[in-house]
Amino acid sequence: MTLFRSLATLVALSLTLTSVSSSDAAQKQRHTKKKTRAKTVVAAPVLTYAEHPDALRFAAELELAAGWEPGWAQQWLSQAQQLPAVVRLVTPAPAGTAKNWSAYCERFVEPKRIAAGTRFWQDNADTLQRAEAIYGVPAWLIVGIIGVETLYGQHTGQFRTLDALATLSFDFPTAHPRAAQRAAYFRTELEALLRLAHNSGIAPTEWRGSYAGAMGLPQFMPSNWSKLGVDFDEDGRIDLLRSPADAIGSVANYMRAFGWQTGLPTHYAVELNATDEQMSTLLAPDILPSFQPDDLPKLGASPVNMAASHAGLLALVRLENGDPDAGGKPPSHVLGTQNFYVITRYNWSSYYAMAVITLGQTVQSQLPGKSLPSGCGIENKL
Ligand SMILES: [Ca+2]
Repeated sequence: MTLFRSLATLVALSLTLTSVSSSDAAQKQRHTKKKTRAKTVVAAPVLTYAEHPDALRFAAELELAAGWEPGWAQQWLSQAQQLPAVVRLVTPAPAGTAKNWSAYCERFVEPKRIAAGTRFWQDNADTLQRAEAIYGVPAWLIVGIIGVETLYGQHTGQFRTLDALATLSFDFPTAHPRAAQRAAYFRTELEALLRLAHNSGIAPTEWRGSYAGAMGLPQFMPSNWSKLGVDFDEDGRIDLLRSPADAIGSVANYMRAFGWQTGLPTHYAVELNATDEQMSTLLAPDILPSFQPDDLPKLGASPVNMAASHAGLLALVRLENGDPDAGGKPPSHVLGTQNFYVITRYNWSSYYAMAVITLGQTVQSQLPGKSLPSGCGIENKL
């Protein structure tokens, strides 16, 4: 990790704290005349980017490119704090941990989130219908995404986005295999945040979100906020933190922008009878749809219940269920369509996409008059 050069706003600070002083505790102390003991706590130094050479250069270049008053970006970046927790959170986990679809899915498709999703759907039924009509993106998909991302706005993240993005831009952990590219990506997001703040008049220090800089009910990165965000309640501004309507319209717009095809299913069940060699061929393109449906049976993968009219390429998607050698189950497979792939443009993971689909459709199955497959099982519901 690149160590910080700029010195702290606060250097090791000594604080003298007295013990708890609730009224009950205070009274007891008076009665017993017991002496309060002092504790000394040493706070960790807070490091800012006020004197970080890369940050200063970044700010100066941005001010010039954007035509801002000199010093504007620098002034805000000087207040950005390095967050060690963010560095820890983006450091890759040790290799060798088997993924587990059932465990992943059950974190999201559970009673509390399904109930919150049902309320969200009912509270926003008209808006969801309007988004479906305008963008051709089904309500269940929007409800699935906002539910998996933030539990319908309950967990939008408490990190100051300016701090998170400055840390990821200038102190991305070098242990990451693509550290340079990731740091470059986060600099474009830091720039987008500063542009959002400059344009909206909301100070850069006011924005909050995840450790990776994602904000609001749909967890949009700053660049997507300006490129794909929609003022769907037409109040004159895009507010993805407080306006469910803006969040709904923005998620639908995002999906359409990445190629969502109205009416196309996300995936089909598959009957597998492939040799090891065929399996390697089938899995090589990962989740990118690459196979003509007619060619799949020749590779030992036959679609089940696929519409005869289905047009478009398919991908064999594998979801691990733990390590079969350590008590896990064999992997699950589906054939993903272009629409499955589109969901992974929101978050690059087939586990994520399948959890979004499962949550959205399970919530839909709770609504009056709807009966859809629900639950985390894959093979038995298609
Ligand atoms: Ca709005």
